[in-house]
Amino acid sequence: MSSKLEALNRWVAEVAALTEPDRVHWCDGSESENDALIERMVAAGDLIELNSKTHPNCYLHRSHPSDVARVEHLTFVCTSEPDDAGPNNNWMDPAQAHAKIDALFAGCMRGRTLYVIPYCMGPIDSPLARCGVELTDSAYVVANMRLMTRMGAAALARIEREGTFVRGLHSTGELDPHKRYIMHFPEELSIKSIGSGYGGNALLGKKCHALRIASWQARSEGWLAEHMLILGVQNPKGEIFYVAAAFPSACGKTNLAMLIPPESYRDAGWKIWTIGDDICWMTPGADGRLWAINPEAGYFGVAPGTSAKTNANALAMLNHDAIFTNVAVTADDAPWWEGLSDAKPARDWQGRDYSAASGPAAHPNSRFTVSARQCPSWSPRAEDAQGVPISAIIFGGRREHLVPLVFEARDWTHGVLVGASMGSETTAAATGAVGVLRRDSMAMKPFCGYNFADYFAHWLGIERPGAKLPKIFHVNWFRKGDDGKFLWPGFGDNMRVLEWIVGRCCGSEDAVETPIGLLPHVEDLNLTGLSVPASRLDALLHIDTEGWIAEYESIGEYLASFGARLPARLREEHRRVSSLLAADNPEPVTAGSP
Ligand code: OXD
Ligand code: MN
Repeated sequence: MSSKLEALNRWVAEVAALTEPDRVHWCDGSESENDALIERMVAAGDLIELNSKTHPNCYLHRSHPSDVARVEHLTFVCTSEPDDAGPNNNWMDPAQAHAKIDALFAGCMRGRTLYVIPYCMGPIDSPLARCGVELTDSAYVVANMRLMTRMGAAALARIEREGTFVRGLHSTGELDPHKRYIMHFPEELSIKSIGSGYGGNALLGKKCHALRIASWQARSEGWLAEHMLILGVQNPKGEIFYVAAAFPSACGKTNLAMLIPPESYRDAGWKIWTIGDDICWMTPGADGRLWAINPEAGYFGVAPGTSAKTNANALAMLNHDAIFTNVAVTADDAPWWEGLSDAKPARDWQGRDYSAASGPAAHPNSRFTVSARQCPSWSPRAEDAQGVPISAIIFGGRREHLVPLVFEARDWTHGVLVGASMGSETTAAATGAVGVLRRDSMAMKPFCGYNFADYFAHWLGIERPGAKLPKIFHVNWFRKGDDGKFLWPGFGDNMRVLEWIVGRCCGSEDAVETPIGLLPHVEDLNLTGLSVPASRLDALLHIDTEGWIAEYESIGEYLASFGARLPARLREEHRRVSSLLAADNPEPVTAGSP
C-alpha cells in the first residue's frame, strides 16, 4: 500500500470500527460494479425498474416520506469560532458536534455494507478539480455519485498522487428526522451526515463538498465556489461567450443551462452549450479573466415542470440511463410528474394508487439524476482541464414584483452588492414554507461554508490590479402583472436577454442609466417572433423608485445584520445607490405622510 493512501485506509478502518458494517466495499466506478449494485437494489425493492422499452436502464427510487429535501435547520457549519460560520449558518462547536453525531454513527452500519467512494469534483486532470472520499451505507448514494462525479479508480489514483481529499461520512441511519444532522468541519475539510438518504443531504460531493467546504477552501486559495450554472452562448459568427448564473434552488437553473433558442435565433445561427447546471468553480487566470469548471459530472435536477416545451434537452436526456427519485409512474411504468404531459399517473411518489385528493402525483422536489453527457446541448468544453473563460455573471431570483427583467451592475463593487442583496421567494427544494421572500446572497444562503460578511469581502477582493472580470447582471423571469400573470414568457425566450447581456459584454448593445443599474430600452431587446404587448414589456422594465427605496432599506437592514465584519466598501456602495434612489424620487415621502 502506498504511504499516500495510508491516511485514507486508516480513516476507513476507524469509521468501520465505529459504525460496524458487515463488509467494506471499495468502489471502482466500473459498469459491472454498477450493474451488480442496481441488481441488488432492485431485488431489495430500493429501486424499481421503469419501462425498459421507453426508458431503458431507468430506475425509480422512493425515499422515506419524511426525507424529501435538504434540511437547512439540521445543517451545521462547525468552526472553532462561531463568528467564522456567521449568522448565515447554524453553528455548533466542533468537539460537541463530533460527539453528538458519532454517538449516532456508533454501530449504525450493522448488517450493512460500507461503501468507499473515491471521487473527483471537476475534470479528472484539471488543476482546478478537487478530490474527496465519501463513506456511505447507501447503495443508492453510490449509484448517484457515479453519475454526479468522476468516481472510482481514476479518482483514487489522483488521491494517491496528491495525498489530500475531503472526507465525507454518511449513513442513512434510522431515517429519523430527530436523528438527522448534516455537519461540516471546514477547518478539517470533513463532512458528517446521518439520517437522510436524500440529494444534497446524502450525495456529499454536491452541496456539502463542492459548495460548503469548497467555498471555505476557495477563500483561502483565492478562487470562488458558487451556486451557478455555466453555459456558452454561440452567436451567428461562431463566437462562444461563457456565462455563469446564480439562482436559488428550483428557480430554473437547469432550464436556463439547457435553453433552446427561439426559432428565429436558431435560424440565424445562435446556440446554447451546457457546461453545468448547478455549481461553478472559478479561478482568476494568468490573463486576469475568471476561468470556470463545473465540478459535477451529472445533473440532479428538479423533475416537476420539465417538459418538451420548457426543457426539451432535459427530456431528451431522460429516456435512458437515469435514476428518478420520488416521481409518479404511469400505468405502463413510465416516469411522470406534474407538467410533463397529459398522460395520467397511475401511482404517486409514495407508490399509492394515484388520487388527486392526495396532492401532487410527483413530489414537488422530485428529481432526476443523469450523466451530463446525455444532454444534447452538453459542451465538450466541460471536460477542459483549464475551464472556460467567463464573460458575464448573472444573479437572479424569483420576484413577483418590483425587480425588472434585467439590469447590469455599474462595476464589480456594485455587482457584488447586487449579488449580496439578492432576494427570492422560497421553493420546495428545502423543507419549510414556500413562497416567502428571503435574502439569498449569491444564491448561497444554504451553501456558503463561512460568514457571509467574509464571503462578500472575498468577492470584493477578487478585483485585483490586472483583473479582467466579467460584467455582472441581475435577471428576474418571474415578475407578474396586475392580473397576477407572468409578464415574461421565460424559457427559450430568455435567449433575448442573454443576447443583450452578451452584447453588453462586447460593447455592441445600448443601455439606460438608472439608480439601480443599467437597463435595456425595450427596443434594445431582440423581440422578433415574440408576441408580448408593449405595455407588458414596459411593465417588465419599469423602475418603481419608491418601491426600490423600500427595497434598499430592507437590504440595508439585512447587511447590517452582519455587524462590524461587513466590508465598509459594501456599506458605502449601499449608501451610494440609496442616495441615487432618493435623488430620483419625484415625490419624497416625508415622515407621517400616508
Ligand atoms: C439542488 C438544490 O439540489 O439547490 O441543486 O437544492
Ligand atoms: Mn442547487
